[in-house]
Amino acid sequence: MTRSRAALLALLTMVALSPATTALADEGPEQIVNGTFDSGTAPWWSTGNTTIAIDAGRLCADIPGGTANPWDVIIGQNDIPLVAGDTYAYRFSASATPAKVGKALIQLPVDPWTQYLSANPELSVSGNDYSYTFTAPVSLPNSQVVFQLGGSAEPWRFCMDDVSLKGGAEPEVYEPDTGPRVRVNMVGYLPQGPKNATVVTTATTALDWELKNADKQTVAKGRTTPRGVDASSGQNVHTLDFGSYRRPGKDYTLTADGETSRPFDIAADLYDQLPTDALKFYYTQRSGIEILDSLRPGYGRPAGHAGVAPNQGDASVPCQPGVCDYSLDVKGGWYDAGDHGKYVVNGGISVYQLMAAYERDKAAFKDGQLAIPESGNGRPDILDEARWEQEFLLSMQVPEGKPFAGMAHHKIHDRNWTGLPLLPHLDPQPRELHPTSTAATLNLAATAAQAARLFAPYDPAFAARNLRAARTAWAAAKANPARYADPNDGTGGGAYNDADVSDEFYWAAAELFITTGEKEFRDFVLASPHHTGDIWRDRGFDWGNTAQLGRLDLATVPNALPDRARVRQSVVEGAEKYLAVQRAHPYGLPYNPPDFDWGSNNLVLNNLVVLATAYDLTGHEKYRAAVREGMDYLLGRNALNQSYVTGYGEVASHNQHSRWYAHQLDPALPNPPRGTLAGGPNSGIQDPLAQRLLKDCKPQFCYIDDIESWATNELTINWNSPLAWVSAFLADKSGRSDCRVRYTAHGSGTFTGQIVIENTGRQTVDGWTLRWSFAGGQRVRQDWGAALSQSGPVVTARSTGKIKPGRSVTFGFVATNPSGPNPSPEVFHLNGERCG
Ligand code: 9MR
Repeated sequence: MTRSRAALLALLTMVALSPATTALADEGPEQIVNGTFDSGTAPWWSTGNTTIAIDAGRLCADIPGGTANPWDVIIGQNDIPLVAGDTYAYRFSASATPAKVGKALIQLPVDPWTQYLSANPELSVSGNDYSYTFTAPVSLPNSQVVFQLGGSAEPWRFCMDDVSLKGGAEPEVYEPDTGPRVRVNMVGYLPQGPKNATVVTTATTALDWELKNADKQTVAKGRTTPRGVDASSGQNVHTLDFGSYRRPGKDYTLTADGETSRPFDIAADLYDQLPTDALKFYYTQRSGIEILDSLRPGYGRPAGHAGVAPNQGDASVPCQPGVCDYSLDVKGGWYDAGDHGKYVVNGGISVYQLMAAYERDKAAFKDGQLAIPESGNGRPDILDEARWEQEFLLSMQVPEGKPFAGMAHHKIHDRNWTGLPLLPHLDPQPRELHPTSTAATLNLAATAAQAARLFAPYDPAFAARNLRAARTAWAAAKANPARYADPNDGTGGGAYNDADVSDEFYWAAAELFITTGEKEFRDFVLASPHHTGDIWRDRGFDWGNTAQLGRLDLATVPNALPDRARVRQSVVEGAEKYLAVQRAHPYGLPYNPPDFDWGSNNLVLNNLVVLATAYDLTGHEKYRAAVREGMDYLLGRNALNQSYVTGYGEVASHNQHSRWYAHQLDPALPNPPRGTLAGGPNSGIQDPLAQRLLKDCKPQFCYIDDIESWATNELTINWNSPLAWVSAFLADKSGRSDCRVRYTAHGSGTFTGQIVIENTGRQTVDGWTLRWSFAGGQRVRQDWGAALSQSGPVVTARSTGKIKPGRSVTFGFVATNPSGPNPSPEVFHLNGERCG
């Protein structure tokens, strides 16, 4: 120990540090040997790439630059005994020149290196004192105290002193700062509502509430509704409904029980930017292409895994040893999450949801919307972004002539896990293809079939290539129906295992049927147990539960399924289920299992997708209101009083687990971009940080906005995709239309059609045109009741007649249908406005 340090320490103990660092009377004996370095460096050790030496009473080392992972340079001490259940105080002082974030661990000395304490001290040139407490979950005679100091491009100097570990400390209690007890959507509310808030209180009878505008004038008042103790948070809560107040404005607040909420807006354009931000996230997740700083200021970086050293590149990736004898060019695609892996099953649902958002409302997505390299090419940017991933999925298909030809490899990723931070182009790990799986193959079949129909107007060759790949994948999956990803194949990347692929079969068949109308796929859909079963699980759909994707598309995308009406009704039944969960929940959550899942925020959003689809199918306002209320939870009306979308709301997640948006570990790197969803509360708390701080958490509290919490705070492509879908729905202002159309057809080769237009609005329609598209190549031959003309698939019916409010007109035609299905048109525009 240095003299000055000893003097400083004496001073600090006199003035008393924060509670965690205060010496306690019953603190146990020192466990670290020679933590003051008074007797040289022993028994401290270091990795061979650095040398430890005493410098002015401290232990110092020159840390080499150019290593990839924190554990590439280590200084440590072995054989530290720990006693299960004992709480330890761990203290040291350290400095870095230049300043760096280091990693201080107390861990198991052998694989799997279980961490009992993991901290990221921000080391400065002048030096600081650090202190932490943790409770040992196990007893062992030989834990390891280590400082992981690798991962820096530049060399730097590290010094430390006064390393101490003592038992008998007070257990650390983590108290999240949850701010005011009145919980609102911090972004705001739409003028038309609904507008609900939740108050955390000990009161059991109704309380007064007041809504104040930015000038602190009370503009509305009411009484709360006591809701008892909420299981998801353990809190006694009330709800309040201020939906009758509709005036747009900024910085409203709600006051109840002596607490005032964070400010929020009431605005019609509340969600206008969110779909764009949620979608822009995909560009900075791209692999194999330079991210241009001009397009994403602050996020520019060289192309990842493009084959430039130290990257080994994705242009010619071999299989894991013994898995295959070829290499594939699997450049491109999106990195799945905070790691550098690329996985077909989470890529599949992500690209599906982007294409589904587009298919729901093609007019809402424009060329130039996302500021990506393809902007300006005449195609909607959302399709260009989806194509970036779809091309990668196609490249994962086993080539003809090879074993398992037509199947898709489950994933490609690093041979070993890497540390944080690590920009994609600096990853030196070998990349490997993992075995094929039926699930991945069916993801490819489904998304390729979907891409075939959506890209047809823009790039027929790409559409045709997708359809061929989809058919090949389907046949290969049928021939290999039970090749499951190995649950233990989780080194260097996630396992994404799933031993039930009947749902993936159903989804793929549904997409192939919608695109081709062919009998094989129709028969498969009709025979699948997922076609009629109750697939609306409480926990929502996700990468491992995909039957819902097929059912939603069969309900919403025109097709000639014989039981289509029942399919549409089944979505409404699913929505009713989620509506009931939401109504019973005092935080308005349409998701409420007793324990929250990994990525719960994404499951909340996927349940909102079902509610939104029910609105699209029925026009019933209650479903749209439910989607809006569900979003309130994600943007602040929750037990933690925080928004889970970066950049949205006064207090929002911004330290999501990522190797390149790793600002928390390296101030030179950015935070995740605006519009990034955090995975959210996860009762499983699988990472050491969450285990240390969130033990015994109630579901809503199982979350921490820290980059180390990979189980509660990661970001992924398959979590931002429902955010994009739902926010596009929320931003959609088309609302209820003023007309309704009923279409009926009789006959097959030559058929007659009849259309009834009902004026559901308040104005008389004086002269009209009705436009629709025939998806099956049908041609109008004769008409009655209106004059019909056809150009390609688009039919226009014209009349000079009037339709009074509440009245209908009927007209009809004779048409020919070339072959196979005779899909009914579903989208009609009356005088340019969409009919419901
Ligand atoms: O999102 C995945 C979640 O559903 C699983 O329960 C979890 C454990 O297998 O894995 C999650 O996916 C992670 C993947 O394994 C590795 N990359 C990051 C993913 C998100 O945390």
